Amino acid sequence: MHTTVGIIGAGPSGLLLARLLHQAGIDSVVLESRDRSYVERRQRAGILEQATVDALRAAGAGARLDAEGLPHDGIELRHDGRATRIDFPALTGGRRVWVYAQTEVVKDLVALQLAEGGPLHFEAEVTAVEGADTDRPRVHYRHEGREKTLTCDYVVGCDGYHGVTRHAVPESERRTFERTYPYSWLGILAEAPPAYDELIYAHSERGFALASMRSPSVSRLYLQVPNGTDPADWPDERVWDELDARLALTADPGRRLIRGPVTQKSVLPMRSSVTEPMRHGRVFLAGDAAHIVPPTGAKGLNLAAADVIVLARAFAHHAKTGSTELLDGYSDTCLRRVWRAEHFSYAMTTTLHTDPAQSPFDTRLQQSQLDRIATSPHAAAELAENYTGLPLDV
Ligand code: RFL
Ligand code: PHB
Repeated sequence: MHTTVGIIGAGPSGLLLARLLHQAGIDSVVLESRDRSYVERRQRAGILEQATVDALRAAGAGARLDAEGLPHDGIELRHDGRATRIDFPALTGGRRVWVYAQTEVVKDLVALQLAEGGPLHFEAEVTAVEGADTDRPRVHYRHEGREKTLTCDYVVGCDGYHGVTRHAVPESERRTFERTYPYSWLGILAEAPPAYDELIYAHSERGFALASMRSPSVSRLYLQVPNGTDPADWPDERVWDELDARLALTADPGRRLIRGPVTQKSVLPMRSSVTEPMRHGRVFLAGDAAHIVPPTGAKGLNLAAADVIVLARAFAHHAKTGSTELLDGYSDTCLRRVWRAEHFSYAMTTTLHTDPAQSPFDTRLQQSQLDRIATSPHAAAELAENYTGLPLDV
């Protein structure tokens, strides 16, 4: 079998890329190791930047997002008994974000691909990508009990942090920059209305807490916990009590943590990582396959979308003009945005979490930075611009 663009992975980056290529008249095949229902149920991101929303709409995947997505014009930061609203439109010249779960983005894109797009094979596990330096790279995979090979003009690894495509780039050509953090997140999904209309990010001496949502009746909540935490050590009541203590909402009108049945509970490690370059020969990397951010800045899914928007434009330009200029610039173009998001995610994470080894001096620095954001429109605007997302060509 042969295709123009072989896409590995049917997460948001692989699915959006396949859709954008389809719209540009470029054929592709998507290979995904998991089954459809697993991919559609994986609980992950919840926040979409305006540019991601615009891209999904232009891709024809905006109908349910427009009906069910929740536009958000700000977030609340809480520290030292004080609440600060970051007003996105006022600070950024009109930008906002949307609450629309990654599970829903994936469902919408899978449905479109199956109805109108090229082949999308589930339970097709790629074992190796070869020939990045040749003009016919090959993808080896297992599907329906058989070993198969897909030859391609180009291969795009959208296969996430644990994917295999990265290994098609020789080690001598590849550099990974990485940082792990001395804490994880315990995340729950609960059948309970959100604590407040907007997301609440709370710094407290007990550790970080985040109150997010999935819909007007479903809450998504996170607690900073030590690395290696077993979710079994956190019965529901303990989670709610700790959220109450860290969010400290009781004195604020309009904000109330409402308890409800917990339908999902898991622990996620925090990591920052960038692999450079994001291209070798005819093999490209996009999304989590190339970079990971800790979730505190809500950037991962948006970075994945930005990569494939840039890449789809470059493929379309190549198909139309024969020029490889945009394909050649792909890695540099994306890495500028990626490093900005890495910095922002790192700064949000280290300002809001309590490092177990942190000194009282470090705590004072965090409080000073949060005070600065609370009192300086410049500092607040810096946060708002990064949170709502930079223009695509930055
Ligand atoms: P994905 O979603 O990991 O998809 C990769 C796909 O590749 C498949 N795969 C393979 N297929 C075939 N053969 C192989 N050998 C394969 N190996 C892997 C996998 O099964 C999978 O389907 O990567 P993608 O598409 O780049 O998308 C990235 C996003 O999923 C990720 O960045 C975000 O979820 C990060 N993230 C958030 N991002 C945001 O923008 N806003 C948020 O609010 C936000 N919150 C989060 C998050 C990530 C979280 N976790 C679990 C890490 C909250 C959490 C808790
Ligand atoms: C989420 O709703 O899952 C979410 C929201 C904001 C973040 C991270 C995760 O920063």
